[in-house]
Amino acid sequence: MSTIQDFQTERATWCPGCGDFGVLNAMQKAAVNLGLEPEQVVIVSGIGCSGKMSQHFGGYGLHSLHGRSLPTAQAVKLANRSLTVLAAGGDGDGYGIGMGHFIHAIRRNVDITYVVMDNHIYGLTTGQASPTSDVGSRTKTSPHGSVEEPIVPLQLALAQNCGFVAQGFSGNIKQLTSLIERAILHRGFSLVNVFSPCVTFNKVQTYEFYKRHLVNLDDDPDYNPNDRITALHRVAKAQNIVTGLIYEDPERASFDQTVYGYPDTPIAANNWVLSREDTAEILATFR
Ligand SMILES: Cc1ncc(C[n+]2csc(CCOP(=O)(O)OP(=O)(O)O)c2C)c(N)n1
Ligand code: SF4
Repeated sequence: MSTIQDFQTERATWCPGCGDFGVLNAMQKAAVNLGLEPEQVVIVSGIGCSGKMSQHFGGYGLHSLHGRSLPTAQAVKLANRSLTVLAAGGDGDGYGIGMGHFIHAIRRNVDITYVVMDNHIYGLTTGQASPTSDVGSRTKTSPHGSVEEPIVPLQLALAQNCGFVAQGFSGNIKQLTSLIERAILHRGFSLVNVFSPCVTFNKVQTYEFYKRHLVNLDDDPDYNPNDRITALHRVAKAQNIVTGLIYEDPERASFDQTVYGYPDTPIAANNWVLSREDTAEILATFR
């Protein structure tokens, strides 16, 4: 049985206090709680401070290109459905250059979990405005205040009928661990957007800000996470400052359950040994 040490690698290079430490810790705990071994988990990341997740999580890691973690993660899962596949991104990486992949991954519904460290800034490029920066945010690229409307990932995912939508906070690792566990168990594409403060370049969306303003829907006994329209209303009403399981549709079929002829056995598990004759026959088809 695995322990948290099995999922640890070298010391992470994030700034002391960065919210991404909490996300890493929650992912490691979720893997241990689900009884996973490091060789059963693959993390694919994109570019940004968040992109370092694939180096720091002690499973298989693939540091992919800018905004490209989702297509790569889907390919890994399609090639070997026995693996637990997570994609790790940032708001700049995932909702900027990777936005097209985000919407299409929701449509396709391959069984992967997408954990986005949303710090409302591009941390790696030392503090430019990101797709989730609020109107009026003063950053290095918007010294007079950002004028663009921010993206609200939860609303986009809900509008596109994503089967699992959750939002966590790096300052509440217990809840975040449980959300990541549930996301992994959900069969289909799952989004866990995480408020993960950048302590160096974002002095507005801080730990204190979230502790003061966050509403935890997991604590609300009247909230029904299976009603998509209510979820949309609730997120809008709280101006997105919510945590918890926002929405789950346990009935939505995943890609492998719907596509015709999807193989039950992962390709990697087939013990295929090609004879000399078979190899020659295959090669002949390319001549
Ligand atoms: C408009 C634009 N496109 C692409 C880049 C290249 N780029 C370098 S790091 C990065 C992502 C950093 O932001 P985020 O994904 O939020 O990661 P963080 O470093 O904050 O974790 C991007 C998009 C850029 N700097 N600006
Ligand atoms: S710059 Fe921000 S996001 Fe990057 S490691 Fe430092 S605190 Fe974290």
